[in-house]
This record gives sequence, C-alpha cells and structure tokens, in this order.
Amino acid sequence: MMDLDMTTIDIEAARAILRANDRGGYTVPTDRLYPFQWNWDSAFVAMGWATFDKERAWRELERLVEGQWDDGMVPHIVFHAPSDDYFPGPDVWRTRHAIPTSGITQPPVFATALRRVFEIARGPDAQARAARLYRCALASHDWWEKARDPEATGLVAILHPWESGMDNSPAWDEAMARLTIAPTTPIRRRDTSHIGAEMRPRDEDYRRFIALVDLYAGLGWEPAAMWRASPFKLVDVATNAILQKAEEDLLALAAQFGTEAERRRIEARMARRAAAFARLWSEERRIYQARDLCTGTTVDASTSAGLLPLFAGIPSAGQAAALAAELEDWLAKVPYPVPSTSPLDPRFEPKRYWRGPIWAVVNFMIAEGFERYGHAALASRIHLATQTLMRDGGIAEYFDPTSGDGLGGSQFSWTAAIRLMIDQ
Ligand code: 9WN
Repeated sequence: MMDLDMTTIDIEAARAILRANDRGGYTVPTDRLYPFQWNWDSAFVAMGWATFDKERAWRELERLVEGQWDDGMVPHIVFHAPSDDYFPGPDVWRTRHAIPTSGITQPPVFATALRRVFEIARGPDAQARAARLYRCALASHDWWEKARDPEATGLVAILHPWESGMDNSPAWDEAMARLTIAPTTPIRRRDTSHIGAEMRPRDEDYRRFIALVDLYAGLGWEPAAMWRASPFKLVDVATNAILQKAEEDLLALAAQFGTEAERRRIEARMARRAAAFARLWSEERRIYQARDLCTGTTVDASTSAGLLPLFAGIPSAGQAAALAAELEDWLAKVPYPVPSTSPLDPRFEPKRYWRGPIWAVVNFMIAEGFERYGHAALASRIHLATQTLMRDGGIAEYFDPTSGDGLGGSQFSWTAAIRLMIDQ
C-alpha cells in the first residue's frame, strides 16, 4: 500500500499534467508528440477532469464534438490549431470538415465518459449539456452501425489500424502484410524526432498507414465507398467491446434524454452484438480474437484487446474465469499487468508501443471488467500495479511490463486521468 502523502503528491502531479496539456477547453495527449485533440484520449481525460474540475470535464467533450461529422462520425483527431509537430496533419487527410479533422475514428469511449461526467459533475446546466451530448453520442453509435456494419452482423469493423487505437498490434500484422497499395503522400515522420524509434511503429507500418489514408482520401472519405474498396477490414475485439459498454451507458442516458424508439434501437443493437461476440471467442486460446473480414478468418493473436469484453459484461462466468487464468499465465512471464501482447506470443516486444507495453487506460477497463465478474483480487492487483507503475516510472504514455519503466511520451494526459479515476 502507498502512504497517504505519496498518494496526495501523485494526485497533484496528475492534475498538473491535465492543466499543463490544456489548450483551451481541449487537452492534448502530451506536448509536441501529439499536439491536437484525440478522440478516445479525450473521453478518458474528461473523466479525469470530472474528479476535480466539472466545467473543464464538460468542455472536453463539447470540444471533441466540434469535430463530429454530419453523418455522425467522431473523428480520431480534431486539428483545432495548426502544428508542425505531427505527421500526418490536415493536408494529408484532406477531409472537408469546417474544423480540420482526420477521416477515421477511434474506440467510442465517448458515451461512457458522458455518463460518468454527468453522474459526477452535476451543476445547474448539466441537464442541458448532457441532453445535447446524448444526441451526439447516439448519432455516433448510429454511424458505427450503418457505416461499419453495413451487413448487419452485429459486430463493427475498423478500416485502419489507427481506428483501433492499438496501431501496431500483432493482430493487424497479417492484414497489413497483405496490402499491395503504396502511399502517394511522402512520409515525413515527426514522432521519431520526439521519441526513440525503437519504441514506435516501424517505417514499414507508416508506409501502410499512409497508403490507406491516401486510398480513402481518393474516395472522398465516403463510408460506403471505403467499405467496398478497403483491403483492411478487421473486426477488432476492443472496439466492439468498448462500443458495447458505451451502448450500455448510452441506454442509461436514454432513460432520461432519449425516446422509447431510441431505447429499443440501442437494446436491439446490444442484443445482436452480445450474441455475435460468440464468434470471436477462442476456446483453445482462452481469449477473444479479432476476425479478418477480407479473408473470413480468425486472427490468431492474443492481445490485451481480447480481455476487454469483460468491461462490457459479454463473457459468461466460465469465460471470465478462463480469461483470468489466461492472464495469470501471462503474469507468470512478466511482473507487471497487463502487457498489450501476450508474453507467450513470439511477437511480444516489451518496449514497442502496442506489441507489449502496458497502457493505463487498457488496464483500467480490464480491471473494471474483472471487478464486474467478481474477480476482485485480480482487479485490485491491476489497479494497484497501474498506480505503482506511475509512481515509479512517471505518468508516462506506456510502460515496459518486464521492468516497469515509463516509455514513450512523458506527462501524458490519459495516464494522468486514470490516476485520478483509480483514486475515486
Ligand atoms: C495515431 C494519442 C494517440 C492514441 C493512440 C496511440 C497513438 C497516434 C500516433 O497516440 O496513436 O492516432 O500517432 O501514434 O496509438 O491510441 O489515441 O495518444
């Protein structure tokens, strides 16, 4: 257990990071490396702000939806102010939104954040603000259904690894290796001038990331055309689990802000998705795995995404126990939970981004998931490890599960937000 003074210092440090990364109502993930507003970062960050500055929590969500498209998509980046520190910028994305944005999305944590902010940050105008943001969240979930599950399978697909938020996960290796398209945009990486290249995706990954951006920009970012043309169509476990949790939170908000027809629509989607998740379960691997819609095959990679259905209450009690046992096997190999790729997988790399390192936001969702299933000891072990990692390794972007070292960007906003949320 940490002593009280240490805890107070940690909390002050976490709050100071959010204040320092505030750019006027929105929070950058960290200075220089990520100089804009990112979608799922901001959702977590809003929940962090809600623990000590209610007004700022609301503003974070409101500023994110300034970037929402007419069709309901909430983009993965909103470029509120220009910066040369990041590639690819708005000139590469070539979208036509009034405020420049990227043309793809990210895991939809928004409705979960909205519910939490509404519960914590009550105030005179909370009702009206929540009612407006409920409409934005609903439009975004409707977009997911229409644009990313046009065949009504119950599960949505991502069309770019950046949409998963777990950009270079081994789960995307095979699909990315199959890509035959080349980028037309010259690659001018900025990330490796801020962070050691050994901790970032490889140049080959960037060529493929940008090749997909160029392909979709050429299609005017039109969802149906993208769906038809995409050579990368993956049913990501994390995105679907996070969407299912967000639907649960949206449904709770709909009791107050929605219509009967909207509640029925959300419930129907949830029932379809819950049933469809059975297709992602691997009895042999004891984990959920992605599906590649281009090949119709399961992706045999065990990653932390595979544990996230716990967060949405999807597994049976038996499957939850199997997931706990699987995680215990990983933790026999590395001392810190939860590595983003199984340490038993030959593709595990403890320092390279989503191929091994620990991310505090993922830990938070997995711990909440185990808590939901009554695996309280495992849940608190994960929460405590997240706190320890931050205390010893700094409030970093991610952490090495073998050494506990803080890696990537420092003074990182969503890591700070999780520090504040764990303490609640
Ligand atoms: C691309 C901001 C974002 C996170 C993602 C993380 C990383 C961007 C990048 O940083 O992605 O979106 O340039 O590497 O993978 O999850 O939202 O923190």
